[in-house]
Amino acid sequence: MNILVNPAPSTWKKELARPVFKTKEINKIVKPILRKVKRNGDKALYKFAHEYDHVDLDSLLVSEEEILAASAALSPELRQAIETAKANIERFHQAQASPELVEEVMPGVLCKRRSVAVQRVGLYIPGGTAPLFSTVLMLGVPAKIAGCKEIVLCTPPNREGKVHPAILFTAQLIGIHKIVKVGGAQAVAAMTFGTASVPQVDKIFGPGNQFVTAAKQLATKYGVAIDMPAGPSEVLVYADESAVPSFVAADLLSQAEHGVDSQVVLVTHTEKFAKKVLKEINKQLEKLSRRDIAKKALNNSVAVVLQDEDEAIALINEYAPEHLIISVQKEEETVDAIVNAGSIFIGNYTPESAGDYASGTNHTLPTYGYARNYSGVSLDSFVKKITYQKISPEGLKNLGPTVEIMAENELLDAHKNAVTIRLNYLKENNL
Ligand code: HSO
Ligand code: ZN
Repeated sequence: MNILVNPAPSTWKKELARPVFKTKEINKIVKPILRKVKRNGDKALYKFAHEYDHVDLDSLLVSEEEILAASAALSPELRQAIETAKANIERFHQAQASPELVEEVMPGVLCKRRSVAVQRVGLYIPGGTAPLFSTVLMLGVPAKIAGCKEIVLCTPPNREGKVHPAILFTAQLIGIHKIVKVGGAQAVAAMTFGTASVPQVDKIFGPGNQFVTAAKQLATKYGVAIDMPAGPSEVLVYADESAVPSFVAADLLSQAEHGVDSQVVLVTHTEKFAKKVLKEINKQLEKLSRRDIAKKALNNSVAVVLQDEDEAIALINEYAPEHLIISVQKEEETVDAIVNAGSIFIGNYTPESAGDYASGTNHTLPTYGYARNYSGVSLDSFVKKITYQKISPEGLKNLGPTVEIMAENELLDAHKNAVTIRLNYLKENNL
């Protein structure tokens, strides 16, 4: 991790560039996978399990017995922790429910808006090097609160054909019963087209590797929605001398351990502080089981020294981090000045890990600079908002002339006539 001292604003983009995706090459692999799943359904999924997960499955679906056995495989402490996290996530997401909105905008013109659940959702939970059962909570809890009718969870099996018990326990706790042993781009394909075992869904959620991400993007061409464009996890820590270097180092490492392509950024005011943090990183790094991954991620990472506070804020807003930790003396005004970030963690005692697991906010967040134009997953992600209107005869008399003149000037006669015909009817019948 290099230290950059007072880089000119014109160089920020280049200095803080995220690792690039080889989209073209990846699509070359992903497109045939989509095609094969579309054509051959479950048969293709069994074949891909053999090829990519190195297992010959008897059934793609996780059985009742497997789900029941999962609970016993976990320690009581872990079960309790998952329940506590679930309660907090439920509480914060339930609070996001927007009540039905009714407004009489003119006498007799009633407008309404109501949230209605996306009916069929697919949740993708990666397997790979870490079993992300916390993501089951982050996606499953809001899906349930929203009232989604069908929830399917896809996750890759291990070499024994099994799914990690913590994933199964968490799914069962939320009330998700359809769990399919399928990973990668083939899982996204299955949820896009539907197979005998995997129902077709309206929207696909969840993180994944570059293949999953590419497949999700391609799925949108077939009428499926996705939560957001995803990239590797990242954190930016903005810390001044009031922060504790060992805390800052721990936070940076917590994201660096996610994957070799993760990126972590430190923004601070003095080189002295940056050096203290780097020293701490080296100390803590050696004790981590995933140090090799973290080390590689640190190669994509940088510490930026900017003496000027306004410049520091400008850099953060330009970078638009997925996670932003703010640990500075002028806490409130700094927080208020941030306009581009997925989720913000404030003060010395708010590690990002809290939000990753259990504080209640969602950890599915926009990466790769998409925090400029996307929100993280929330209850909103699982609903559509339908608008309604009902106009009374009095309402049409009030509103009609406005519509008529506008339609006339857009040269859309039929639009105008839909109003005129009714107004004439009301007049002829003395209504
Ligand atoms: N930081 C990740 C989420 C996660 N962390 C899951 C641990 N488990 C992306 O926001
Ligand atoms: Zn994390």
